[in-house]
Order: sequence, then C-alpha cells, then structure tokens
Amino acid sequence: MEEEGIPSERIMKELEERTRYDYTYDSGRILGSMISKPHKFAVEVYNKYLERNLGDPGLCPGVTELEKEAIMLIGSLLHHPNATGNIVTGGTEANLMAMAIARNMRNDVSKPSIVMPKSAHVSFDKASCLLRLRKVKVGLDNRFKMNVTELRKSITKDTVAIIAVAGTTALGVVDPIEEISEVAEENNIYLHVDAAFGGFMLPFLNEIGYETPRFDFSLRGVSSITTDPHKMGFCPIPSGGILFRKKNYTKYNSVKVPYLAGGITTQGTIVGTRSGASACAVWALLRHLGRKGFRDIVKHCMSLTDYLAEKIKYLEGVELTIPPTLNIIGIRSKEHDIRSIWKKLREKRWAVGGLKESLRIVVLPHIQREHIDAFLGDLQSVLRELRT
Ligand code: 0PR
Repeated sequence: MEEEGIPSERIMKELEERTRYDYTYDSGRILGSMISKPHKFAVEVYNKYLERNLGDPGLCPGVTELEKEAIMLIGSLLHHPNATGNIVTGGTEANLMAMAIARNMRNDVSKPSIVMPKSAHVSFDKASCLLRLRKVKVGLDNRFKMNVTELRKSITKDTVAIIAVAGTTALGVVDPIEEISEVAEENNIYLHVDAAFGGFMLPFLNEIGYETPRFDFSLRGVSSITTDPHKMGFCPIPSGGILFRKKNYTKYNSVKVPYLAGGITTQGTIVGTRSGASACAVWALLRHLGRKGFRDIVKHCMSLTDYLAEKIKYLEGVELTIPPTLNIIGIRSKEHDIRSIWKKLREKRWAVGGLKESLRIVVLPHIQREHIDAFLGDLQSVLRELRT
C-alpha cells in the first residue's frame, strides 16, 4: 500500500481501465446468469441507505420495520402475508438458515439427513458440509422433476428435511411440490422449497395466464421458502429472501447478542453486520413496480424465451432439453460435445451457462430480441464450424 494516497480521479480511471473487459448486462452478452441489471429505482434507494446496518437493529428501527414489511410483501405473493423471515445475502444463506432450523428442531435424531432432488443447488451441499447433514439425492423423472416414488423410499427416521425446487438451476424446472407437500405432511417432516429463482416468477406467470404448478405456502406441508430479490426481483446484490411459515421456527437458529449500541437483540441470520440498504431496496421496488410492473417484465422475458425456444428447434445439431417452464432454456446436443460449443461461444464473447450435459440460457430483462438474434447467428456458425 502506498504511503501517500492517490487522487480519487486517478483511481476511478484505473478502475475503469481494469474492468474494461468484464461482461456487463448492458452489452446483452450475459445470457447464462440468474442475475440481471438491478432496477434503477432499487439502486437509487440502495445508495441512499447504504450506511444502515441490520446487524444492530436498535440503531435503525425504521429499516428494521421495513425489512419485516418487505418479507410480508413477498409473503403476500406466496399466499402467506404473515410470514416471518429476513432479507439475507442470497439463496445460499437462506437455504443454510432453513437447514439449520430443520435440523435443530429435531432432538430425536442422532445422524440427521436431508433428502433432495439431484437437481438441487450446490448450496445444499454446502449446508450438508457446514451443518454435518447427510445428503440423500433422489433421482429425477423424464421431465427432470424429483421422482416422488423414490422420495418416499428415501425417507428414514433420520430425515430432518425434504427439499423441493421451484425453478431448478439448470433447467428452471418446478418439482411436483403439491405431492411432495403431502409426503412431508404424512411423515411430519420439514419441507423447504428453494424458489430462489422461481419465487418472483411463478406468481406473475400465473397472473398472465401460464399454467403454473402450486409451490408455495398455500400447500400446508411447506415450512419455508427461499426466494431471491437479487434474481427475478431485480434488486442489487446482496438480497436474498427467506420466509418461514411459523414465527417460532426462528428460535431454533437464533442467538442472543447482548452488547450492541442499539440494545439487546437476537440474530438468526448467518452474517452479523448486514445490509439495511438491501431491505430498503426490496421494500421500495416491490411497492414501486407493483404486480403490474412485475407482470410486464415477466411477459417480456417469457415471450423472448418462447421465441428462442422456437428458433432452437430449427438448428441442426442441437435441441431443447425440455420445453421451458420458466425463462430458462437448456440446449443439448447429440452430435457435439457441449463444452466445445460453450468454448467457441465464449470466444465470440457470449456468456452462456455451461453445464455438463447442456448449455443454459436465462432470459432476463437486460436481454432484447436483437441479442437473441445475434446469438442464434453465432450459435449456427459455431455448429457449422464443429461439423467441418
Ligand atoms: N437456489 C437456486 C435454485 C439457485 O439457482 C441459486 C443460485 C441459489 C439457490 C443460491 O443463490 P445465491 O447465489 O444467491 O447464494 N444460482 C445461480 C447459479 O448457480 C447463481 C448464479 C448467478 C450463477 C449468476 C452465475 C451467475 O452469473 O446459476
């Protein structure tokens, strides 16, 4: 570190220079990310309340109240306006919190295990590692949904939680949560729904006339839901959401913090010092966009998704893995190695998701028709190159 500080203008210039080759949402080249450019109004609110720390809620009673209301607003989308929870750092923290609660609720189990579909996000592998939970991975059916018959067979006296996904990371698939909820109820097991991506999509898709499966608190077996405002909620990173059906769940993961400037508090979140700005931005954007605002964005994403899906059908050498449920498209190939397609697209500066068996495109609001057309043109030439 230098002895003398450097003028801010010089540093800003250097920053600009150093990040010149980073991908930006505005370029339309980020086609495989679950995150989009945050909404302008959310950014304005976030910047204004940047200094607020929800780790010491007694210092910001106003923002503390807004966090509760943000959770209730999200809860109203998920058929539970009285839900409790937190605006957290993201889906990983949300999933970890749910797993900690599910495990700690049960003092009758010596080797706790969690049962999840093979399609579950890696954050559950982290939860398993951090919380010493044995993982049981259930196979998928031919539509890439959790196989419920196999789920039933996988449950033992050591199962502390079942995980179902509403919008899988690879393909945007929604597990049969109505049935899974019944299994959870019959066996009296905690059911966590990971709707990190689908949580802000499914309610609005339903409102614009798409047939969507039930996945939320309207199903009695659902104990908690992850739904991330920094994904389809268009809020700045970090903003995740964890919602619990019952207020008393949080006693299983909360600790008392007795020394804060704002007074005694309890914390159930994993991080201590945490962004009040995120909570303000979520609260503000939900109210600013309203249901209609979200519906319009979802309409844009879905019509482009349908357009892209239709075009893929006519390309030689690749095919859709399945018809899309959400704004996520999986592209696979019988002829070519997926990794080679991914690499060649990357050389042409397209950032698509590269899973082992498929490419992943997530159609978010920063993507326009002209980006899709340019991408299709390049994909076609990549496939031609690979054939020769
Ligand atoms: N649950 C699901 C279903 C997810 O897809 C993700 C993230 C999480 C939980 C965890 O959320 P956080 O990352 O907020 O902790 N899925 C994205 C993915 O793996 C994360 C991501 C986002 C990756 C943007 C790349 C990217 O450019 O695809």
